[in-house]
Amino acid sequence: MRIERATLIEIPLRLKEFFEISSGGMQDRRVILLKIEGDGLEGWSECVAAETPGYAYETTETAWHVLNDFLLPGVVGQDFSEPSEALAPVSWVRGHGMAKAAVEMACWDMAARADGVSLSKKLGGTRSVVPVGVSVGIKHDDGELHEQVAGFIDDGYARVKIKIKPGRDVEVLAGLRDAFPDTAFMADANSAYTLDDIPRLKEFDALDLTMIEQPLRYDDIHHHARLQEAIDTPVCLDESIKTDADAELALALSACRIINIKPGRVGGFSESRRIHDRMDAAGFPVWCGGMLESGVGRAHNVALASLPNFRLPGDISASSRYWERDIVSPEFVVSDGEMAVPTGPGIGVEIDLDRITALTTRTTTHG
Ligand code: OSB
Ligand code: MG
Repeated sequence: MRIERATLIEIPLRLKEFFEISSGGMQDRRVILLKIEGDGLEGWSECVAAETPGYAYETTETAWHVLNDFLLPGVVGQDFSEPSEALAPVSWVRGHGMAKAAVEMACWDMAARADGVSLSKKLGGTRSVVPVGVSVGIKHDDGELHEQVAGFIDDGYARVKIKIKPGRDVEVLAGLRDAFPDTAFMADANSAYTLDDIPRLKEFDALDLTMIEQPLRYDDIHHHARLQEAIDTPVCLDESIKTDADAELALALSACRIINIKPGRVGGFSESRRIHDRMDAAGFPVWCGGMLESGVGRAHNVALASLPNFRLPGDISASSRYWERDIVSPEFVVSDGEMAVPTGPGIGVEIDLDRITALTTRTTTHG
């Protein structure tokens, strides 16, 4: 398959509500979409880089730069037989996994369309529906938080993830546990703690959480191993796992019992599958995280989550959780804690090209 042309598009999308995590917040997304064309086919993807370097070092701006100045010039005009090989011409580029993932994932979509199969099938997915949860940003008012959580439980989400930070942690989860005794809760700290906080983090053990996600530094593995030894609640790593080698190290040190795989964070689907397989072989589950994606990125996540070892609900909520109106149709919906995996060729949803054209704030073409 040949990548004849690549088009990068930026569109603004406003989240329905401000989304706060321990390292900052976001309301106005600048979504980067990538379309590749070749052999009469298209492939689409979304780059998950955020506007600020508060989750990862990559930002909308660095991804735009690295895609335009290095990755797309390197792959346009090149052939690939398998999407896992599409990044070979730019393997010299270090880091920038989110920018790389956009290229690789668009190639997976194009390759699935070439085979006339769904992206899920192309990736080796085995589920027709995937269990899904919802991620709830930090709220400073308990009443407001409880009301929102009650709404998500009514919507049928299979688990509820609560963002925490020092000052909004154990008491918040304890209050939710009291109010909603049967709900599967987990907490995501986005690196807000250190080993000095072990006594505090140990208090979570009484609250029957399914896991605590990324409590310690964004690039740490060693201290997470010391923490996992000290607490019963399973540790899940997010930010710390950027490659399969990171997952290998985390397993060798027993730093976690669960990994949140975001294909954008780890450089694409090939690396995601390696982490998935490694965790499976070690007897540990993975789940698919999210980065406040539009329907394009959401479609990629649902397809990945259909692989067999994605045994825990992902952060894959309905389109309507974040957007007044999505840029794909049909929109993604949740019922009974599950989301259907699209069955059409490639990502399996239709992209609203007119709306994207109307919204586009900048675009570049290669080839
Ligand atoms: O840590 O998982 C995270 C959103 C932005 C940055 C980091 C994270 C998140 C989420 C939201 O938790 C997941 C989603 O619903 O897309
Ligand atoms: Mg996280």
